[in-house]
Amino acid sequence: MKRLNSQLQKDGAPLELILLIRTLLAGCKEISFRVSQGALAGVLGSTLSENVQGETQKKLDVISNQILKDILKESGYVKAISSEEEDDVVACHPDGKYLVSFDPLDGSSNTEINSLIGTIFSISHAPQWMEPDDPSAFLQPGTQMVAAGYVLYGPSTMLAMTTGRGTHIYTLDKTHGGFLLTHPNIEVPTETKEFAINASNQRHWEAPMQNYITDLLAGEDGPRGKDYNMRWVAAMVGDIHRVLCRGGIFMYPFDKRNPAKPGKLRLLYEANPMAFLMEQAGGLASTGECRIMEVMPTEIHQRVPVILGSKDEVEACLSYYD
Ligand code: AFP
Repeated sequence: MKRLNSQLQKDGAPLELILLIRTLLAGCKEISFRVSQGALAGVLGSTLSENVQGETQKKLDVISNQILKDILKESGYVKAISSEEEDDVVACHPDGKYLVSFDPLDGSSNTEINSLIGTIFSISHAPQWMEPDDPSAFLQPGTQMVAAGYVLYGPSTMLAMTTGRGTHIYTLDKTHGGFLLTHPNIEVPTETKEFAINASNQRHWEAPMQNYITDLLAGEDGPRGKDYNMRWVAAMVGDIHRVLCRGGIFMYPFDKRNPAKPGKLRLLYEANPMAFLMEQAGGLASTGECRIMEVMPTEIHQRVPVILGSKDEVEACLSYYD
């Protein structure tokens, strides 16, 4: 089975990017180990602190953030980091060529129930002019990413990644510690009968999403003419992994509750990397108004509505917005 290194070389990734990805993944392997130790290592449960988004941090949020921050800062490849768990941009090496954004532990509320969690990341070039502590360099559209992916800490530890030449999925071989290519060139089926949305928020959605979901629920007798099934992992990594593997549509739509939070998911740490993976696998990723990867961020912790997955189903959903 092909190793990560060979696939990255085949996809034309420059050496320094390969070394950065390997460094980042060394951190993820450490997280994978800590997660697997669970209660035995005392890593479950909450801290007394909140992150910049006002969310109570889990111990594993803090541990994972620290692991990735330390390893990336030491590497010399990175000029600055932005993390869901950091208030501000973290300055790294002045000569670092790359910027890294990450959600160190997505779905951390699942830690207590031993369910799916993961790390989501994206990498882009650091402009030469930027000072390492300048947040403005992170305010580029997702089209500027050079790599993105996630590591899913599930029954197997799996990596989904793209450098812009297709989306590949690797499985961590814990006997020798390497990621091996198990699912090359993922192609998301264009059609699906499966959707993922937190339906408890229905009363807060706008009319197009209300109408779309009503039509899905109407099943075979409704306008869509087929019975749908619903899934919700409450960790975007888990839901997106399922969609990459067997198709589907995942939505965290515009929410009328708070104009400052038009969606729950963060553009830099969740929406953009997943959009890149999805598009490279033949799927679509939209806010309902435009392609996610074309959104120009106005601040690093910005949230956006997210609709992504199987091409035909996303297009059907977007037709309700026209
Ligand atoms: P946490 O990492 O704070 O648990 O949030 C995970 C997440 O941002 C995303 O991964 C999920 O899709 C979404 O929240 C689940 O949210 P709800 O189930 O609470 O609506």
